Amino acid sequence: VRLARLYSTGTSGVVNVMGKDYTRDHLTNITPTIISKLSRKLYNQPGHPLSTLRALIESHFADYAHLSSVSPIVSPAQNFDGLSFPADHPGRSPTDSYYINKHTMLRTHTSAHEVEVFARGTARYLLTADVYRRDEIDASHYPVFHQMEGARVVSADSTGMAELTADNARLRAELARSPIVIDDIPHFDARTNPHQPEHDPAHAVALAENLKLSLNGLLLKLFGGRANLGGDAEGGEPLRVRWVETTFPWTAPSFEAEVLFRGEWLEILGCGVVRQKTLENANVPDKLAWAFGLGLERIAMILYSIPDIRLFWSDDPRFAAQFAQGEISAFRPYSRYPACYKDVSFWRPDVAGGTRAMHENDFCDLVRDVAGDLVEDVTLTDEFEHPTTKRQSVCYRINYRSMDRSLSNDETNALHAKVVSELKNQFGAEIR
Ligand code: FA5
Ligand code: MG
Repeated sequence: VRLARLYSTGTSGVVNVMGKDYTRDHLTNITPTIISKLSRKLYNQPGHPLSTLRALIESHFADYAHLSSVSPIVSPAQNFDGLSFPADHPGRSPTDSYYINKHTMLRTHTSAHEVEVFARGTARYLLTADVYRRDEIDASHYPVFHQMEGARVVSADSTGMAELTADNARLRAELARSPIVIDDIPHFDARTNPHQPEHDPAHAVALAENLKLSLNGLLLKLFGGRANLGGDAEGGEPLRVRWVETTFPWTAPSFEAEVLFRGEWLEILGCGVVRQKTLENANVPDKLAWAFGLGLERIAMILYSIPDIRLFWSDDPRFAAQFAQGEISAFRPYSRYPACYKDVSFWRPDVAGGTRAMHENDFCDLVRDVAGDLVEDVTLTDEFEHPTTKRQSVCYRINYRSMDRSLSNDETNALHAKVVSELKNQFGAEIR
């Protein structure tokens, strides 16, 4: 009943988020589960792995301003427009992002605050925050995760160049003395990863090099000498970092850093040289800057051997008791409880006032609202289109499993029945 009321009003009424009422409209898709996460601030809980990791990164960038506790509620202008996202960028879609209404959303990345922090004249900062994305359900995806943004601003003249050049020489010497193995790529590539037309190529190189060297230093601090990286128990394998080209609407050139972990390349962060347009939006057109955004859970799962992203949100004392602030230790799993698979097949309904077909993320949010962290996995097991009516049928398999205890048959049956009834109530879905 509670869920039905929250959803069924659809495009009318208000939704209360962090103590404030917002008028609903056709974009409103924030859910009770998400609203309940908004004030958790895991990165502030003493002893929590995310808090220790944040402090470790802050200690590496000691002379940077350390910002946090910035509200997750932003405007699409902050999250997208100020960063030159094109009007048709998929990230803007309500299937991918949580909207409170068309004027207000939950940030999807910490870059949403770049323009305002640059505008304050802050030359170096780290900003730690919770970010929100509508996504699939599995061991490495959760609709809330944490990012740390870092940025450095210098003046666009010989003083700024001298600062970068000196710093690059220092960082190069430091890294040369370490065992880290770095697969680097060019600081820019005219064809595939160009520097900005406004930039002198020498500036572009100095900035991109400073960015990558600063991050190589951080990755060495985080992962250097950790035994679990190469699958070599003695820690004899050197840390391997790989740089790859990518694109972001507000940086050029742009890069991602990957770390080799148990034989696989894992993406840890995205970064780039900030576009002059972004610095103009912040009223600091005579500056140059680089910025990065890293995922705290990705790094913490490696450092602490945490196998499932839900564990970060666990209230189970067996989780918290394992960790002390400032110490990195391997997570000791408590026993696994049995999985329980249940299927649901239905004709895919139209949603949002008939404006679009139900998206998988709509279904996942509904399942999260009913089952919370008792859902481990949702997979699409079958899909077909009726040859004459053109209606689409989908079948999802839900794996119900608790991190902390065995679920009874009655309990999973009741959860699943609730998912099915909410599918009918909220979306008018016809069950097959
Ligand atoms: C961004 O969010 C950009 N804002 C990063 C950036 C900042 C680029 C500044 C340029 C300048 P991306 O979506 O790739 O990029 O996410 C950055 C990092 O967040 C990823 O490398 C990953 O470590 C983490 N991340 C992304 N999606 C998830 C997820 N679903 N779960 C856990 N971590 C994630
Ligand atoms: Mg990425």
